[in-house]
Amino acid sequence: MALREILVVPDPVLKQVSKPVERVDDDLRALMDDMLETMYAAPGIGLAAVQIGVPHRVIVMDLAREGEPPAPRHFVNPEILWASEETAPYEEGCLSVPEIYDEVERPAKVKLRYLNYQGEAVEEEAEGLFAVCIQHEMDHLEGVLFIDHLSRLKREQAVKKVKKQAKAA
Ligand code: K1U
Ligand code: ZN
Repeated sequence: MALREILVVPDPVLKQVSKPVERVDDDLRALMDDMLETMYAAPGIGLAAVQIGVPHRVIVMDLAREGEPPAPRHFVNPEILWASEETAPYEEGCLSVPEIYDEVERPAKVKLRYLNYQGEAVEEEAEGLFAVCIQHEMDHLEGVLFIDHLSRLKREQAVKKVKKQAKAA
């Protein structure tokens, strides 16, 4: 396993639309292992492959709370089959937009289809933080960041702040 560098705004790779994965094999599982290691080290609760410069439709996540055993999850070629009309706000963050948090409103529940670590097809409903996180990560697969859901002013301020942090580091 290896730690990978997480790309930050305004890296143009983050705006790419990720390509579908053709098969879940050992190479893909090695990528997902690296993604989880990188996500845990950040630390974060989710990560899309494009955030480490690999524009393929792959997401990892772990929503276990502090004190709970790790619960790593893998989503390959995820699709949203249904989204509720009801929406819910959540104060989101993103490892590619460090130290910026803002409220985004998204469907409160979604039904998903994806391939798991073994390449098996799974259908599942998500609500709460799982629904927020999977929608945030699936936005990454389309080249969309949570700040794209904010006003232009807030988005520009966020990118300016991240650029300033990078210069100071
Ligand atoms: O960059 C990412 O896509 C990961 C992002 C996921 C996310 C967080 C909140 C709402 C939607 C999606 C993060 O993990 S940001 C860091 C974070 O939320 C966190 C870090 C440590 C402990 C708990 C949360
Ligand atoms: Zn993100």
